[in-house]
Amino acid sequence: MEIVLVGRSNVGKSSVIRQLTGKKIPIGKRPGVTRRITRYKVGRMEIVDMPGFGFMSGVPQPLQEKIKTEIVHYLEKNRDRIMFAMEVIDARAFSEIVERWQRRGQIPVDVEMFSFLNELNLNPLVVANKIDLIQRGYRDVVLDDICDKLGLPPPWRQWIDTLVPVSAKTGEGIPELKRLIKQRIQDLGMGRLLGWLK
Ligand SMILES: Nc1nc2c(ncn2[C@@H]2O[C@H](COP(=O)(O)OP(=O)(O)O)[C@@H](O)[C@H]2O)c(=O)[nH]1
Ligand SMILES: [Mg+2]
Repeated sequence: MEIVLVGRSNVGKSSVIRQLTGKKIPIGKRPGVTRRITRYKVGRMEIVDMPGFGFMSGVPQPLQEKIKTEIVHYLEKNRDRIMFAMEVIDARAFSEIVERWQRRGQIPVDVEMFSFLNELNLNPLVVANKIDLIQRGYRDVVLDDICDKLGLPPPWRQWIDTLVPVSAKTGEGIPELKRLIKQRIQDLGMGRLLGWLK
């Protein structure tokens, strides 16, 4: 059984996995082109890191489409063993990126992916990472806006089982993220797989 992580390049997927597992996972810029699906064994289950989707400088559009298709195929093909999905976003950059796509009349890939994860009943948990980069007094506004763009009516506090603000840099919000992961796995009756999550 596995948890799948999706998200754009550089949003902090590897950093989040490092926080959750304590494993020394390579972090930082790597060319999206060579990225493959990476599996991390944790106890008797696995965390699966998908290639980053969406625009990356230097990566041609057809390849970006190919990555998205590869992720979608993976999720469909392996649906039975995926317990749930986590979509990691960069909390600070998210709204601007989504608006840029909307202005071009396109469906933002992050929003599209969130809908797709819901269609597959993958009960997606949105990890709003890099929250340390947003001033405290401004976080509620940003999180409300993220919810709105994902089609979840604000205020974001209504969605605390779906959206969790974290910083994989400072560790803020990580205990709450762990709690939500435990809850999802327990709700599936698979609590026995949770030994690794301290
Ligand atoms: N300020 C801040 N930087 C972060 C955070 N999480 C990751 N980063 C940085 O963002 C960059 C990309 O992180 P990485 O985990 O490799 O992203 P990935 O491409 O999604 O796997 C690295 O320079 C990280 O140090 C965070 O919560 N806050
Ligand atoms: Mg990574």
